[in-house]
Amino acid sequence: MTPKSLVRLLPVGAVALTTAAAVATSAVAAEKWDMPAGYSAKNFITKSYIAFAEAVTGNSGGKLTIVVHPAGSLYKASKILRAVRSGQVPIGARYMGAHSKEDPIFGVDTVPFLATDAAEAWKLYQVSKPALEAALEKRGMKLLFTAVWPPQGLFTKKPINTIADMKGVKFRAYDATTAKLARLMGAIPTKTEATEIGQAFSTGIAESMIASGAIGVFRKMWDYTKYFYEVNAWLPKSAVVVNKAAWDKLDGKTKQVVLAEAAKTEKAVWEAMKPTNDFYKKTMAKNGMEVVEPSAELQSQFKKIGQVLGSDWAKAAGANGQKLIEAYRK
Ligand code: PCA
Repeated sequence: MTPKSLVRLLPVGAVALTTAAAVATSAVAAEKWDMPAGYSAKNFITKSYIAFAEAVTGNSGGKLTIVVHPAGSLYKASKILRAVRSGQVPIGARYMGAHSKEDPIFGVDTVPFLATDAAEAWKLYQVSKPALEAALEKRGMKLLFTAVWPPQGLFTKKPINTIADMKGVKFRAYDATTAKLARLMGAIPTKTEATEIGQAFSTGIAESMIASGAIGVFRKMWDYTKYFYEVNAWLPKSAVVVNKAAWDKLDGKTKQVVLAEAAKTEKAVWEAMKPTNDFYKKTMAKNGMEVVEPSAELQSQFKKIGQVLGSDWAKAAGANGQKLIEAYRK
């Protein structure tokens, strides 16, 4: 108990701070979460993580500080999910399609031509979210929010009029789907994280790739390629996930702050995708690239390859995957 003489000196409400309960709360306080992320700090998706981290830090009353480590600086992109899962880090952000071998649900958004604009991608996300959350939960993780990448297009040095023009072309792939797509085109895939694109293209390991305008701008693809064909093949997601044990350590109020900021950030980054991508496309054009639609023939050949990749996915995902696609198509 605070002596009566002292109570008068304390601001209203401060008395509670001297109780045993308050002492217990302060003992749980002040967590610092390092948050690895794979992509450069400059693109709009990584910026959304930073905004999220700052908002949580500012609004949690000192209980939780989140610090983003972009561009694979704390963990290489490919190691981030495992680091969160094992509790090496409490939180992390990762491009999910790269993990579709572990569980096909992680790559549902990389099925070509299933969802080709923001509205469709959002619908696919909503339909697949319970399964995505369950797959993460099974691995001791919790989904906080996702960010959507702009539609995927084809970067090349020379003009591509039909798929035959891709024969023997070296191709940077970023997951199993893009590697297989390359093989189906007759191209030669090499898997490389986005942070190593410059090296891959300048050493000649890669001379083409499928990716978004976001990657195009921040990797300065005009230094290596001339064309960006707007295939609009799919809009993959990155996800911010938290280790369950780290999550369970937070008090209820802090959890609420994190969830509220996660929801706000998700909405903002999904809404930002289209205008930001328009800006990225303009930037590529300004730097001398030709940002163009693929020929009708090329596009229909891409769609055929897409069907092969789609049926691969459906086979891997089994009955639950089929149901999910049906629900999405309704
Ligand atoms: N770029 C990522 C995945 C999605 C995207 O647009 C990449 O190229 O690694």
